Amino acid sequence: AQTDNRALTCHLYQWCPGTRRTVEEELGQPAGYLPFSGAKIGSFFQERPVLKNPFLEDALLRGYMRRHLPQEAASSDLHAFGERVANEVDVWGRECEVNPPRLVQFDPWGHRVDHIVTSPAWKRMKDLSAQEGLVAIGYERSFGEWSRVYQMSKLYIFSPSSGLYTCPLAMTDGAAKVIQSRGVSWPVDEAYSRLTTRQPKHFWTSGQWMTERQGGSDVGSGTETVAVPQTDGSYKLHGFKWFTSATDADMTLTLARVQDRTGATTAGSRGLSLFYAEVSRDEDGRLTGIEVQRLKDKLGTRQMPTAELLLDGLPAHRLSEKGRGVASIADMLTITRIHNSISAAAAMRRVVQLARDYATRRTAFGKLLKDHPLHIQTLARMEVETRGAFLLVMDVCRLLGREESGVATRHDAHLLRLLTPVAKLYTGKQAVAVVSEGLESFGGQGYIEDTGLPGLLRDAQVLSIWEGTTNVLSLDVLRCVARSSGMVLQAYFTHAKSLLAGASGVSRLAPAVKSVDLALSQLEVFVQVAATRAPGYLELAARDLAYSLARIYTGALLIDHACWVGASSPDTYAALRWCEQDLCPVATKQERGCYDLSSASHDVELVYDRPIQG
Ligand code: UCC
Repeated sequence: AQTDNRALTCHLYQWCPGTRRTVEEELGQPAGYLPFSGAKIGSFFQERPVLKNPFLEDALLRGYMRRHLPQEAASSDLHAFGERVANEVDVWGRECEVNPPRLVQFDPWGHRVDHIVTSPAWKRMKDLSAQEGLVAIGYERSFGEWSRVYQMSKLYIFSPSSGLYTCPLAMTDGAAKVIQSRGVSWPVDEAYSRLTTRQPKHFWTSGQWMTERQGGSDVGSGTETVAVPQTDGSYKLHGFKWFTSATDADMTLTLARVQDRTGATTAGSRGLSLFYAEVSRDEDGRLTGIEVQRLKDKLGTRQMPTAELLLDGLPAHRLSEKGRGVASIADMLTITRIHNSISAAAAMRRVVQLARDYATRRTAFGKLLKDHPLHIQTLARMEVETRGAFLLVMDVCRLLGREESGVATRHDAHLLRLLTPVAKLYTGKQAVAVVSEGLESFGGQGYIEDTGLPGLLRDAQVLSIWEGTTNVLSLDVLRCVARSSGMVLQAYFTHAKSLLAGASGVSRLAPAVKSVDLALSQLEVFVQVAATRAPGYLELAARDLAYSLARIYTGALLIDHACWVGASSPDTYAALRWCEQDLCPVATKQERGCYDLSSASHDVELVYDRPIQG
């Protein structure tokens, strides 16, 4: 009774001189009782948001699996893994954040050791990743063309609790893919078996050392690392890698320029080759051919060691033909970009799950947050974004699975090439917006470090930066359109229209179908007009074009999913809401003259706040 009274007092404590009795008097407390005095801190404590099984809590994921991969083995594994994530792994993820890696460069006697010391939780993540087959599933292909969807669903459940272990897994998967595409043979046959094993003791992770001091986007001109041929056919690498993620990896793929007999190299992309190197130590414990200069001090992803590395004679093997480095590492970029998109959708899903739970526990203005329509409207908008991102990314995984199991048509291959950068760039941006909104739904607590919530936002911010920024990927979209002579767009239009066709007689979806249909026509007109303009026109339109491709295709996917026989009314509602936005911003902005050459000069004038000369 005493506790109840105090709780009530906390809520009601007030003093209205001359008009009312004090709350203590009302509650029969002794006069002068103060609930926040004498080391008493009051008795109200807000309940925290609770992470429940992320598989069971995700109606869309469960529906998607029932529709496409109804095998009991897959859903029971996802169910069990979801339990493990909520009850065991999430705590490790937090531990990785509060116990970040550190670099020990020297031993007590002054010898260089360059040890990256990681937390026990980070090491447990490695073992767990092998046991759960988080990379292996993609290569075992037990579920045929749906194996990638299954693998990525597990990663989607895992990602926000993984302490960023999804980063080394992305690169590990990417390296396995490159090796598999090029043929599993010496010197990478053992590496391949280690990257794709389920045995924790055997399991290796891989790095992807691409970024140098001159930049990580323009790899062709920014790479200074040279490869010096050895008499046995191997190479030694000398260079400086400026941003190497998950640097505790066991091996890496990297780019370098092969020196000829005179020591000369070829400039630009045409001079780059792809190399495989193992990270090993000599008998004195020194890293062979590597010095770790320092760990990066990053905004987020602090759980994961990212380092600057001096390569000083790192033994390596060339995997690609000379000068085919960029094209050969492209498979890795495809895989890491898909992982990136999965992490983006997963970050959105996680913040929505937590915010939704919190809304059932937090009272403000006399009722729970869940009973405030405006609050629920905000969560519903986040949910629509999350659903769209999920379906877009999963469709890319579906296409990847088809390609890898040999059932992809040319049309599928074109779609995969186009949608990989589109999904990565769009979901990366969505994740930052949705996670930021999500933090706000916890009020000030969303800004408090040890709730674990701010880390979600910090980690989301990287998703639009690494593996190709939004603009670099928008240009990649243009490049793949040009290189395929427009075939990727043809595949896009054909497939989007076929998704809509299934909804033609579904009246409840009619407004959404109409919007996507109209947007597709606008996009077709845009493409025709843009093809007649100077190249600068398309470059200015690139970002809006990529956004249009993402929004329209996602709208079609939401509609398609809402037509499935097992679909729910929220599936329909989500499709309708998604399609209310401007689905084709590139057409809207084209009409306003945003890509005319005069716009470019006005942009300069505005950014630098100075009149155009002459
Ligand atoms: O490394 C980083 C951090 C590591 C952390 C990893 C964790 C990620 C996951 C996390 C999940 C939680 S950050 C480094 C990021 N850097 C990049 O992603 C590079 C961004 N820049 C680009 O993507 C550029 O577009 C470049 C570098 C590819 C452009 O170089 P080039 O040389 O100008 O490229 P080209 O000329 O366009 O293409 C050369 C060849 C062509 O093949 P061929 O010669 O046969 O026609 C292209 O078709 O490469 C092919 N190619 C591609 N193929 C280029 N890009 C692609 C692609 N995306 N897919 C397929």
